[in-house]
Amino acid sequence: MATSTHCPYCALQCGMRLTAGNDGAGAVSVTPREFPTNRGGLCHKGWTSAAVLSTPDRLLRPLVRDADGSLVKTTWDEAYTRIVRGVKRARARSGPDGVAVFGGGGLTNEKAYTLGKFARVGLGTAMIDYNGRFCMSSAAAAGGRTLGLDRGMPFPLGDLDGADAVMLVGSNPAETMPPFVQHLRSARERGGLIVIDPRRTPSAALTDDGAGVHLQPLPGTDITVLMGLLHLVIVGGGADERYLADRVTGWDAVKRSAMMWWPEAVERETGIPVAELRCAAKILMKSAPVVGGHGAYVLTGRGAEQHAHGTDTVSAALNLALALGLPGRVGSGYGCLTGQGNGQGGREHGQKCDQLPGYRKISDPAARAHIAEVWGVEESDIPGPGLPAVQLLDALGTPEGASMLFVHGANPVVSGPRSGRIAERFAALDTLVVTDFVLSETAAMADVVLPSLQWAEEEGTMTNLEGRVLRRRRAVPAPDAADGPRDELRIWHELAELLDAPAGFATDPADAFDELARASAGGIADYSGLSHAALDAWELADDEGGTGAFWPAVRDAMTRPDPRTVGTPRLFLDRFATPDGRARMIDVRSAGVADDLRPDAPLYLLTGRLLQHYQSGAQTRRVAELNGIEPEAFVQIHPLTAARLGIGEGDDVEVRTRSGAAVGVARLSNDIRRDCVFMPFHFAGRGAANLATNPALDPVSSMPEFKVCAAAVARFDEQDAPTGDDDAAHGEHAARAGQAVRA
Ligand SMILES: Nc1nc2c(c(=O)[nH]1)N[C@H]1C(S)=C(S)[C@@H](COP(=O)(O)OP(=O)(O)OC[C@H]3O[C@@H](n4cnc5c(=O)[nH]c(N)nc54)[C@H](O)[C@@H]3O)O[C@H]1N2
Ligand SMILES: Nc1nc2c(c(=O)[nH]1)N[C@H]1C(S)=C(S)[C@@H](COP(=O)(O)OP(=O)(O)OC[C@H]3O[C@@H](n4cnc5c(=O)[nH]c(N)nc54)[C@H](O)[C@@H]3O)O[C@H]1N2
Ligand code: SF4
Ligand SMILES: [Mo]
Repeated sequence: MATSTHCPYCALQCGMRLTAGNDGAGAVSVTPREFPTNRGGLCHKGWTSAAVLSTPDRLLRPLVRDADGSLVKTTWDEAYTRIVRGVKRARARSGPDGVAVFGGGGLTNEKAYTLGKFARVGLGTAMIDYNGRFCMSSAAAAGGRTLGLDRGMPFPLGDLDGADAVMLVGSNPAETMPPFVQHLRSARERGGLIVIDPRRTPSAALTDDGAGVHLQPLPGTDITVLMGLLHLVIVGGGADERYLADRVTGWDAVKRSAMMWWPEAVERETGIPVAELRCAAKILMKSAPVVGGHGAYVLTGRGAEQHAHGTDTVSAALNLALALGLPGRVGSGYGCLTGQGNGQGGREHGQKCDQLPGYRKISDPAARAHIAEVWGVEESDIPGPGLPAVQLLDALGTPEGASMLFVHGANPVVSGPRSGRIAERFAALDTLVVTDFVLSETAAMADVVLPSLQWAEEEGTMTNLEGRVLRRRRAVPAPDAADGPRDELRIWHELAELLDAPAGFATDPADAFDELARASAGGIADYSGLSHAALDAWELADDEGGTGAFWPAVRDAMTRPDPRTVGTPRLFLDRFATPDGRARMIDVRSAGVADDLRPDAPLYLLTGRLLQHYQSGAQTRRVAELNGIEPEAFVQIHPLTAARLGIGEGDDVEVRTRSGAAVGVARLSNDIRRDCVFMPFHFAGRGAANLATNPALDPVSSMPEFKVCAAAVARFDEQDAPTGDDDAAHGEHAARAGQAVRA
């Protein structure tokens, strides 16, 4: 029987059907299905996603580290006993905050919600944050301060289909969300695709042949590029003055700042030729509704956001969009392209250190009282705000930090900034508990590993990049093994009981959703009008394009004019979510890269993604078809730069920064600026790009500066490899991580 569900990976949440083998399990086949985001398309990762369900190294039993340092199979009872003892030790040492929790944007809404609750009232700790801090936090912060709320795309993706122009700022959807490219067709046909990226990516190549323009700036200079575009819009008479007067505050100051950025000055700072900047500004101006265009969209990705000034960069993008009169209008707008499968829902339900469910502030007394009532606890039982991800991880195992950590749905040993330091902090923990379905690099360092179910074995909901809540459905049974994998809702329920938690924890995902819906009621991300049953009832037939429901979906206010648009597909049409209903422009300034070039580090290291791999690669490196195409870490480098450094195609290359060093194979390419090299971050071991990245933080969002830091690049000779402290320390942790699992 075929089950309609969605891809396990990215936020596009492409619709697919899963068909289990005859015995119910066995080989599972994937077929695409019509859904508004993918329209019957899937990328290579989606097509091969079922392979991980039956990966030979699937975790089927809990593991604990034994006296000689190996991970050995055990029972759930023994694993829980170890965990409870660990919690007691950590509490005895430093109180409830001695235990920390790290979550993930791939968890279902039900799990993200329950994990936040488990941390606050199961463990009683303030110390919870999650990998979305590495992903969405700058865009979320900028959206919050200007628009009053953060829903990545405040409009359905299909709205792009009629646009004259789409500007992608630091986003490469041709590799990161391939079916998304369909929605760029109209803009490309009208010559209106603008891509801002220091590399000529497959997305940048979509601007060829008159389809648009690729701006290739120096990394970290997007604020200046965006100010330059705003300058040209003002000078060209493209600002929508009436909209600005009616719907926006702060325009005068922003206008004054932009007036300083003449195109010649922008060229000097960013390297973008004046003619190209003018071309991009012209495209935006003629597409805007104020001149009767069919509309324009400004969309940001991680290339703009993952910087020490990422929040201000998104504000600069918002300022440009507002000046053109785009947000809050049908057919135009600003959006941030959320990344992880539940990157949107994962940031709404209480995994963030400063938030409670419904996108509420944990410091707001009314929010605390409401959540305390839903949870059936005293308000004083809910801790205050904790530390954001980088600070949280950095403090682990120190006298000030937690000595025990639970990880659910993240692999920070590979994906966190300056990952050598993260591995060091994990090694210093008294107890590391990792729940996963494979032995990720993080799980391999754990003292206790709990095996969880996988996407196709569980029920739940995800909220995609459009803010559309959709159903994940069970298509295959959980592995049938004594002491086999368990649903995480059950794990938290059982642990909470063992820890005598003051609140109960639902084990049925539909019940967890109902509780989440109540908890979110009246909050920003209001799901109170939704339930599993309602979402199932609204679902259209497979060939009709699915549905889902856009939040806010407020109980008793649910209208359903069109089955494709349940809830609130478009936000801000009448007012923004600020107290006065106006969008607040923020007067931002250009700022440099935190870790800028120096004589001993004369090139920029950029990081990002490849089509075939997902994130830390924990899943996709286990799919032979994908790993066969991209089997190893590489360093993309311009041929002239390579020649200067004596590097040839295929040589091992070391990229060394203040944080550490990573090694990859040289790939010579004209698609990158001569002053940059690029590494994907999907690989582990010495090829882990994050051994070299900079943990410098954005002051507003605490987003680390993943996208750019200063580096020295040289041919790597195994024999001459330095054995500095970093390398020795990393080698030791890697050895621990590599400990064989014994039966
Ligand atoms: N194949 C694949 N798809 C994925 C994922 C994956 O891991 N693999 N992950 C998902 C997730 S969680 C996310 S967040 C999204 C991310 O999706 P994207 O944001 O599209 O992906 P990235 O490759 O991280 O970054 C995009 C681009 O930013 C550019 N860039 C680097 N520095 C700068 C800069 O200073 N300015 C500008 N303008 N650009 C810069 C890089 O060259 C890169 O091409 O993808 C999602 N989809
Ligand atoms: N240098 C550099 N570093 C980056 C980025 C970059 O662009 N450059 N991008 C950053 C971004 S945007 C992101 S989102 C992060 C992501 O980085 P990670 O947090 O490492 O993401 P994943 O590799 O998806 O890790 C998810 C882990 O959880 C497991 N898992 C999946 N689903 C579940 C579940 O339901 N329950 C449990 N318990 N486990 C599950 C998977 O097997 C995997 O081991 O990386 C960040 N790191
Ligand atoms: S684009 Fe994203 S959701 Fe769609 S198939 Fe690929 S990984 Fe899955
Ligand atoms: Mo992400």
